Amino acid sequence: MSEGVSTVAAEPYAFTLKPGAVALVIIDMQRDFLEPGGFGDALGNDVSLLRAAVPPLIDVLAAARAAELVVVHTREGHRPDLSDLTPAKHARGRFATKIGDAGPMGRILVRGEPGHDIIPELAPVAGEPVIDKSGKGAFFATDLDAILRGRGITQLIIAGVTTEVCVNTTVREANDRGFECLVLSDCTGSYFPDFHEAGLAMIKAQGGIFGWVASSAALLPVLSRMAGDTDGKA
Ligand code: C5J
Repeated sequence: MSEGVSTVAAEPYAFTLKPGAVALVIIDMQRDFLEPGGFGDALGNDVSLLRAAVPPLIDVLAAARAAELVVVHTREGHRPDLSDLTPAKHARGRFATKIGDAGPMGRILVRGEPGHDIIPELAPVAGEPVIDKSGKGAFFATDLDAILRGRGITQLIIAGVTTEVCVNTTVREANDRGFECLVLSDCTGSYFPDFHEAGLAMIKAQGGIFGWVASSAALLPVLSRMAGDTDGKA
């Protein structure tokens, strides 16, 4: 595929996808963040604000699978014995309901509990790596870097929640590791609309100091052309 047809309109300038070297990384689209009674709710947030990212992300995930991109999912959560939960994270916020406490979707932010699951609309399929992380960044204390490099990935399309926390932290980690990051503005979300906008602005400022920002509408036609090329090869 030539450069022109694989170029996505983005800010601060166009982003050219390199077929075979692009992965879609979906950050923490878990019930714990998107549904009432989970971690996001326990922190006092209106979890309905994250729902807007779901429909466009469903379309991007389908298009990425059709184009045979590597698709990686992440989940934030902790071991049932909480041995990977730092005292600092456990104590933070002084909320009544803490990580590990019982909630309507099981223990809050604990692996294996219903709330820890990725929402059904975006559930991983066989062959898609799922990265369990205890921190905000998807590279911290995980094998994500090895998984991406082992597949020859140099570019990441990043979506998920929340824009200013786990998305931003992961983009910064990825950028320092030499990955080029294209963040999807409408497939990310925050409990704080201002932080969403600021989080995206910080990524693309200063000539794209951490990466690029584009809409799913700009990406989808490019993925669909890539899928067409894939069909042609089959
Ligand atoms: C947060 C996340 N916000 N996935 N986690 O605590 O952004």
